[in-house]
Amino acid sequence: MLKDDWFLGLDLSTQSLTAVIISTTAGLVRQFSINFDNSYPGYGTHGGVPASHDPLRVHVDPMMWVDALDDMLRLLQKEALTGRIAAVAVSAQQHGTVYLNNQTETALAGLDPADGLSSGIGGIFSRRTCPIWMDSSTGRECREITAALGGDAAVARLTGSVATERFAGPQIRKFWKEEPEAYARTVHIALISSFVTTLLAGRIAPVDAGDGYGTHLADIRSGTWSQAAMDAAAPGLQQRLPCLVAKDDRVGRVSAYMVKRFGFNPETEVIVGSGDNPCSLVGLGLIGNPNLHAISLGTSDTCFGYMAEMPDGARTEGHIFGTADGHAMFLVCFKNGSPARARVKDDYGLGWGDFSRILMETPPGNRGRVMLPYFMPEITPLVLNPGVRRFGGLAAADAAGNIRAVAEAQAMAMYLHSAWVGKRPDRILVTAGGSGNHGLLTVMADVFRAEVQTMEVKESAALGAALRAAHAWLKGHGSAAGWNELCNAVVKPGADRVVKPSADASRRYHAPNGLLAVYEACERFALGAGPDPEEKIRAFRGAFPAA
Ligand code: XUL
Repeated sequence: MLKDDWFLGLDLSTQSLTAVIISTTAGLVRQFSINFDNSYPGYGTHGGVPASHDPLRVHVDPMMWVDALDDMLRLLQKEALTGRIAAVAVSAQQHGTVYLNNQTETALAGLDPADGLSSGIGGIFSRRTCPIWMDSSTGRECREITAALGGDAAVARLTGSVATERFAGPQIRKFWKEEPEAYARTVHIALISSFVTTLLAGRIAPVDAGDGYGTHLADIRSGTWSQAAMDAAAPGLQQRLPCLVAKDDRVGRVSAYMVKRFGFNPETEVIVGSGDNPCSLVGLGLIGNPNLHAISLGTSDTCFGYMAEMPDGARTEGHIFGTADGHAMFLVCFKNGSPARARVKDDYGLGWGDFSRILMETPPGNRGRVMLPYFMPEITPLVLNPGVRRFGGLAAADAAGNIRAVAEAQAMAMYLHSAWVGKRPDRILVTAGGSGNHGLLTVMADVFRAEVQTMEVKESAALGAALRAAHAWLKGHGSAAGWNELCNAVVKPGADRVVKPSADASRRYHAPNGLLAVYEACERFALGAGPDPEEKIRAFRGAFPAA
């Protein structure tokens, strides 16, 4: 039987900082969000990132995140919530790295509760900006790491993914090569999740396998940093990285500064942080359940699920990360997620309601017209020269055609690029901002031929962080609860009905001459790996003259 303790999950995503407070008996207590663009115009961000003349380079000033943490904790204090929190855990956008100098621990210990967090820690960074997950500028470093570790298959087997531009290892290597003096001044390299956890605990915090496996620096089978992988990235890495912990654990209590400035109880515990996708896995109740998959429609679109066993075999796509219970999850990530949807919607001066309505009114299959929505460089498939491509006579001026095309393209890309995972589930949980859009859910259901279900709390990463805080705290206080028991008490389906696939619409995608075959041909053509898709488009129109 669970007692009424309160737990805080903080999710620092690309565009906002979200706080979710849960009670193990009553479920969701409160939630708050701070949007970076609106709240911190001085950082000049759009969608959480500053404009850059180089589309491959995406760096963020970490002081914006520090300001947001200070403001969020003050808000929670004003609402008289901080004093009730038994434990807190952080979720954060994955892969980004924060570079800290030898002043860090002294600065954290010397923070004055009369002042904001940012006033005391401005001097702790050995690099002013942090490369985040949207950065694709490390192609050369990926090739160097791949060569040093013996090829794509060897890198994927050791670290869980083929060398990937946004991961910490290639990013650190580029920093070491380009700014060796600043690298020499760096005594600690945090992931964003361990950086925020460090601020809460007032000391250097570890990182978990959920985030730690997204670095190319860990051996996913032993659960430890890999010497070979670290050597392939940069010298002297071992002493600069956080401790890597296999699963949920406690870091310690919140710092004295947190108690005095924000009114936390001195007993409040800080739990090791993790990436937003591993936290979402928890926040959707999928820990231990390989039979349901999840789709997150956020800044990035991701498709992920729990794996009962660590997969073997050579792969060139997708990633393996650790989970809060010490097992594994798969993930496929797309960079042109909500920014691409928003761009198409805005280009035609429409709202999200129009976007959904158009998807409900237009024919599945879009009469054989396809868009490749590479507004930005894409992660899956790897596209470093962005640019939108249209096929089958899709006119740029056709609002409805383009809205259907962007939604279908994203759903089909997810379907095709997650094929390596194997068995498809018959139900998918959809989370994050886009999960409120009924038209999008309908397209997902039809393309995946699966029922689609939304959740009560769309901020599943922050909810998952709160659940991880609860799980680790209860275990440490002699009242361990299973993941199932905890999730049953807190994770609830959304009020909307489950969206079922339509047999007719699904056929238009899955038939031998269906739109999936067209889309695949368009993608191969755009990547220089296949012929003009015109013939496939004609075959689709022949098979579905009315579509
Ligand atoms: C996952 C990834 C993104 C970020 C966004 O590999 O890069 O989903 O975690 O927050």
